[in-house]
Amino acid sequence: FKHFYLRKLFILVSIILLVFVILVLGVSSNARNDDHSLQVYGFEIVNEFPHDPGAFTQGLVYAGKDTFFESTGLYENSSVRRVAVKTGKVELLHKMADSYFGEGLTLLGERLFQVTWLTKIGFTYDRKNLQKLGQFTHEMEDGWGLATDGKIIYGSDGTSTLYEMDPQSLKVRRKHVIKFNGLKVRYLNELEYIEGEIWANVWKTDCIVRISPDNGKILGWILLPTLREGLLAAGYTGIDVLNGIAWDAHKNRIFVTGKWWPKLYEIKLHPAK
Ligand code: DDQ
Ligand code: CA
Repeated sequence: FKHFYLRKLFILVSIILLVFVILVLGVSSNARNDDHSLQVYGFEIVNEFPHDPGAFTQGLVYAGKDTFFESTGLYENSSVRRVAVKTGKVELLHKMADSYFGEGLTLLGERLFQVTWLTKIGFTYDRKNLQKLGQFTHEMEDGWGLATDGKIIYGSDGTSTLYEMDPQSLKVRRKHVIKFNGLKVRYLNELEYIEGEIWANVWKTDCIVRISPDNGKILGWILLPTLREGLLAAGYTGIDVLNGIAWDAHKNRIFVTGKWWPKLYEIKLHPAK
C-alpha cells in the first residue's frame, strides 16, 4: 500500500522535474539567441579623407589601387565617378541623364552595376572609362542599394527585403525579410558585402545593420551617430544622412561616408561597452 503511493509520488516528481528542465532549457536558448541578435558595435576612426561635399552619395565601392567608384543621386546631378581614396579627387565622371536619380552601385568583374531611384531601370558601365554599356530592369520594388560577393548581386529597395539576383539576368533568385526581434527593419539602403556578411545602411539612422546572407538573420548593429554629430560640431552645415559603405578586401579596410559629407572615414569596429 505504502509502496504504491511512493511509486506514484516518484512518477509525479519525475514529470515535474522534466517539465522544469525543458522550460529552463527553452528559456536559456531563447536568451542566447537574443544576446546574439543584440550584438552592438562601436567604432574608432582609423583615417579620415576628404570627400566631395557636392556628392549626394548613394553607392560606394572599393575598386583596388586606392580608388573608389561612387554613385551620386539627385535629378540633373546624378553621376558615376572614380575617386581617389586619399585625396577625394574625382578622377573620372560619367554624368547621368537629368531624369535619373542615381542609387546603389556595385562592381562585378569589369562592369559596374547601378540602380536608380523610383524606377526599375539600372545601368551597367565599363569600369575602365565609365562609359555606359547597357541598361537592365530589375524585379525589386525600387532601386536603392547594390552589393556583390563576386557571384550574386544583392539588392535593397527601401523595404526590409534583401534580394539576391542573378548577375546575368538580374532575376531575383532568393530574398530574405530582415527582422529584429520579430519586427521588420525597413529602409535598408546602401549595401556592402564584407567577409561573408551584408552590411546595410538603414536610411535616416546612424546605424549599419550586419546581416547573414545565408539566412537573413541580423548579426549585429554598428552605431555611428558620432560621425554626423562630429561634422555638425565642426561647423559643417547641410550634411545629410550616413550613406556609403565600402570594403577593401585585401587590406581589410572599411570605409563609410554620407550624402553631402565633406569627409570619408576608415573605421575599425569594437564591441560597444
Ligand atoms: N534614397 O536614397 C533614400 C533611396 C532616396 C533619397 C531621396 C532623397 C530625396 C532628396 C530630394 C529629392 C528632390 C526631388
Ligand atoms: Ca557599398
